Amino acid sequence: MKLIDKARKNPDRIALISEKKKYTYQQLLQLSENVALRLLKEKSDLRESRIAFLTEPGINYTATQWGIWRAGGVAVPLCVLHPLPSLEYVIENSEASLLIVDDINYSKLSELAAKKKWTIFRSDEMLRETETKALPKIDESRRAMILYTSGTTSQPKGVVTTHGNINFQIETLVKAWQWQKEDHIVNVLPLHHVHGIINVMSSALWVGACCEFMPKFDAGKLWALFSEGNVNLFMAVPTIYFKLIAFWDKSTTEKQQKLSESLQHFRLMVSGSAALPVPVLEKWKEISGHTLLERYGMTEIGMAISNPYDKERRAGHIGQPLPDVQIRLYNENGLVKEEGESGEIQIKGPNVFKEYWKKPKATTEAFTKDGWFKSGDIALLNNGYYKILGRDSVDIIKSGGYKISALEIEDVLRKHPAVNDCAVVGIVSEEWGEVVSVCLVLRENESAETSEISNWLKGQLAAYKVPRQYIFRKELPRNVLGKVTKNKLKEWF
Ligand code: MLC
Ligand code: AMP
Repeated sequence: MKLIDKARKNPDRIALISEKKKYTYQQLLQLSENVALRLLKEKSDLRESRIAFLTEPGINYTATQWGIWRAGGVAVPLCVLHPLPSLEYVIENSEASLLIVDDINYSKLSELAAKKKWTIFRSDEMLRETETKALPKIDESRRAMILYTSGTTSQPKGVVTTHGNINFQIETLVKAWQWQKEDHIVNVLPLHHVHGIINVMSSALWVGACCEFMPKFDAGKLWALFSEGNVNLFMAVPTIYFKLIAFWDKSTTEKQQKLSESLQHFRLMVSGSAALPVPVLEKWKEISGHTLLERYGMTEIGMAISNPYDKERRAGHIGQPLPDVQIRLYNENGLVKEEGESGEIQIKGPNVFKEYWKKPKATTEAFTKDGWFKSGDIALLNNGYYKILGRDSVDIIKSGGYKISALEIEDVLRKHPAVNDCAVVGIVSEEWGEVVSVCLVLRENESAETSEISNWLKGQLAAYKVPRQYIFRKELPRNVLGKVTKNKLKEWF
């Protein structure tokens, strides 16, 4: 495994800082070997068994992920923000043979695990030393990870990537953004999505750099960490830059100056996972002196398009294809040949995922006949830079950088006893990208408070999927065929 081979070259460098404790590459190698050996027991290879794990971002997360890989398993990271039904769905859908859970999250899962007869281990125990033996050799073509992503179906799909996909996804970013051993990045992102896993944590570990964890984003705490002067690299979703700006705006003039000074030595600051509003880019430049590098990616492909590291970073644009990633635009007239004409972004390259887990039909439908992955994002080329115009589906919402399916929320809402019908849309917001918003049609003689509905939903969906805006109507807007017209509904908000 390339990540392991590379780590062996930097035994004494600091790999991770977790809860202010430093771990060298040697320690990370040892701890992940312990996990691998405990997973294997008498077996010689896990042979792509899925191992689901629920741990806060930190040493236990990374040692567990590497341990699963080193034992030949497929890593299925669970989301620490998900309520029980969402966790249950991922564990069952991935057919995980075993669960590894840290102390903070153990009580959340243990009862259900006992009921379902799932094998569950405490992650601290998995990290403990045990009898040693040879670990299997892992070929690049083997499955490595399943990440769940929302789409145009009600239930999230498992995106399977191989070791080869992951290696390529990391390597292309290392090249494009000139990652160096001396880099020190802070990760504030959740570790069940590519942004945190690939762009931040794995890229740092690939080059012998340091990844410091801040498990829960907090603007004040993050500014304080920047002020300590060690971090020189930062990557986040636009909402996080918006919140850092809001904190700066509220500070005294003297403090503002200090905060701005703390960013002067940064090498690079990147934004992605959602469109970066131009006013946010401009305000951040004023505060920090840095032009944010905006890039474009997706769970299925890692990163694909990026503004250049050392040439013009153009506001409102996502840049050019990353090294060895092929991009084309395609529309109803065929291949787009002219600048200025819009089409769907389609992608080919070793970065592109292997399959949707146990969904051969969905996998086939996600590709063109000649093997290009269909992103669903509409873009055009403008003076050599790609620019995103929108998506081909109103049912996909991006809020705080999370991809959310309107259909999933609607399906859950229709189970509420007072709800007769509903339609969910994303309403544009500079802070969140889009805000999840719902129009509810209640059953006759029923009433419901938005707070009650929202609390009820929080028991079944992650909080970031719960609508923030509600309107109540007697009917949903529909076209002559009876289909809900979501663009009309957006006007109602
Ligand atoms: C939270 N709140 C929201 C909200 N999420 N309001 C509207 N819309 C949302 N989406 C509200 C809460 O109810 C709460 O309100 C307040 O905001 C603070 O909540 P929180 O949970 O503490 O939020 P916070 O931690 O500040 O979350 C913001 C965030 C988070 C930006 C840190 O959303 C986040 O981590 N996003 C990153 C997601 C990510 O990694 N995506 C990458 C996917 S991969 P109140 O009233 O209760 O105070 C991908 C590919 C690629 O996309 O290209 O990278
Ligand atoms: P996800 O499936 O969570 O990985 O989200 C991927 C989606 O995020 C893409 O299909 C895009 O719609 C969106 N996205 C990622 N980066 C950008 C960006 N820089 N600008 C606009 N949209 C983006």
